[in-house]
Amino acid sequence: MPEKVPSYLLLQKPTTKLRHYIQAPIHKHADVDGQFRRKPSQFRSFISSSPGAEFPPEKDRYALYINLGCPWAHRTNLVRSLKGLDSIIQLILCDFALTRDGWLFTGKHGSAPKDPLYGFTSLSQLYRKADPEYEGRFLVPALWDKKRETIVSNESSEIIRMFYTEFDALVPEELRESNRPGGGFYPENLRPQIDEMNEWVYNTVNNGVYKTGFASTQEAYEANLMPLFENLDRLEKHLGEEGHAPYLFGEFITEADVRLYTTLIRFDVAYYNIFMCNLKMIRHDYPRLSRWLRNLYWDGGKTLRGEAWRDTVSFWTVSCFPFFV
Ligand SMILES: N[C@@H](CCC(=O)N[C@@H](CS)C(=O)NCC(=O)O)C(=O)O
Repeated sequence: MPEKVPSYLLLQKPTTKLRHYIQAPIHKHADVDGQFRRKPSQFRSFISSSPGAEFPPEKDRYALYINLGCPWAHRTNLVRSLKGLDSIIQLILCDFALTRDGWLFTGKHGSAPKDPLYGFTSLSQLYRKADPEYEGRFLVPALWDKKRETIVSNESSEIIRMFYTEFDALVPEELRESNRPGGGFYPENLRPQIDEMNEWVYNTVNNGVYKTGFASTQEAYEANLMPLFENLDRLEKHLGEEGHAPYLFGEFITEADVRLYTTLIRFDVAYYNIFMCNLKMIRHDYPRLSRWLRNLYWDGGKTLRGEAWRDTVSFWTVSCFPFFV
């Protein structure tokens, strides 16, 4: 690793074409010091199978709003499929281009022409229906409750956990957490290790690519670029250690694989160029990470419902997406 970024990586001014997209306030992500600081998601309820829960698991009750470009939304879409929830939780796609009015339903790029539940043209209308006073950003993913007509959660890390466990009474036996080999996506015995990895991978890799790409000063860019690559190196080393192959925690896929996958599948095609995360490429410079990624993309099908690893990826969308956020 170089100690300082080479001069050819000096943060460049956006091209005229790009400037067109990033001038609206919605495209300003960095604070005045040039750093991007992600705000906490604001809808944080939980679907729960406990008796008397406010949001119980029920077929056809919930809808998941996403677009195909977003890695956070991708996590939820991937787990929805891996858990066999496709026929239980409705999936609604927005267009992947972030406009001055936020995410839209346009009928283009796989998006519904209008929101199928209410005929809305933008996701912001759904947020306002849930809470007319809402002042945050209109984020995907958003998990909607059709009965209570509100957003249950717009935090991907929590939505995937609800999907692992809370619908198990509604899915075939072999897809229930207790029957999955290795104890499921978030097995008791690995929780401390998974949580520990989630923490640093989130800060430096999942969110690290955004902090690098949205940085608006050279200083902020370098301050995030270096930790990103140090931690990709750390992941590469991790995969070489005993008990850490073919998946991050051994023989069975866990949440840690899900959370890393949706960032790394975008890395070479999108973040490398558009977010200027370009000290190294996964496919050229990280042989173990590259093998891990290809194994999931191509051969995930050997695991239960594993074709979801490939089917939930739209490379075309992914390669354009960061231009539009
Ligand atoms: N913490 C959220 C982050 C979701 C998020 O940032 N989504 C982005 C797309 S990648 C979004 O909807 N951005 C719209 C905006 O910022 O206006 C999660 O993990 O669910």
